[in-house]
Amino acid sequence: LSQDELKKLVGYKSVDDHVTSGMVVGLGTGSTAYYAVERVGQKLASGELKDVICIPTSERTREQAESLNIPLCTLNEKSELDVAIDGADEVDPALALVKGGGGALLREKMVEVMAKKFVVIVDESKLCKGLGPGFPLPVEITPFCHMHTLRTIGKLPALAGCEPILRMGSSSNNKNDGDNIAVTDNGNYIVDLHFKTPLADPVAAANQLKNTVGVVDHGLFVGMAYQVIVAGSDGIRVAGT
Ligand code: DER
Repeated sequence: LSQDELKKLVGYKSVDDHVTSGMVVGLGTGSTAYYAVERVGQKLASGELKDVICIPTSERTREQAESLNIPLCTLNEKSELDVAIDGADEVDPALALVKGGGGALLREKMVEVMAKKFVVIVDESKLCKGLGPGFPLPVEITPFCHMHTLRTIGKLPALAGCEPILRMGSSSNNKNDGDNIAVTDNGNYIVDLHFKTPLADPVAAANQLKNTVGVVDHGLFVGMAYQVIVAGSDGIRVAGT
């Protein structure tokens, strides 16, 4: 199976396993979450699902959901969700995640911390032994004096050895394929932290980032995942509950 077929497998399974009529559902962002959104739209159209209202985690997920006639609201209307489904850039053995590759980490985290069950969907390429080297850690920062904030992040003890790079071009990936600074849905910038060795203490890193004035939030989602559904060449398996 191709990587895209694996993404579709876990995207559909996450909805089939966890979304039932009447639920409030958080819709993630990225190429894997894309399939979960597609499946919700399919099952609403077929009548298999009824009375589901969804909260998108980015403008592009909102647009995709609207194109599928999925009823939407925001956290302002509903602050408690039954389930949220989203992808991840890295998953470690303790189910700690790096997210934000798609530039949506702030709205993703705001929505996903409010879900009774945060279900993560990945293909096996996202699994790692330690967070960091496999995927640069995204950090959302305010535009004001952003180079000051970037330098400050680079000096945090728990992030020793990281190389902070300001994300350029599209905010929805870290390819840095443009001359302008990438801007998130929230009007902020993103710094991607490149590591050569795994993060020794993701919790300390998360706390030090969150306590840095100028940092809005970061892509470490620690202790949030209820379950991780992994699609690999040997089929689908579930980690966690
Ligand atoms: O930006 C994000 O947090 C996305 O969920 C990302 O982590 C996963 O995107 P992918 O499913 O396209 O790899």
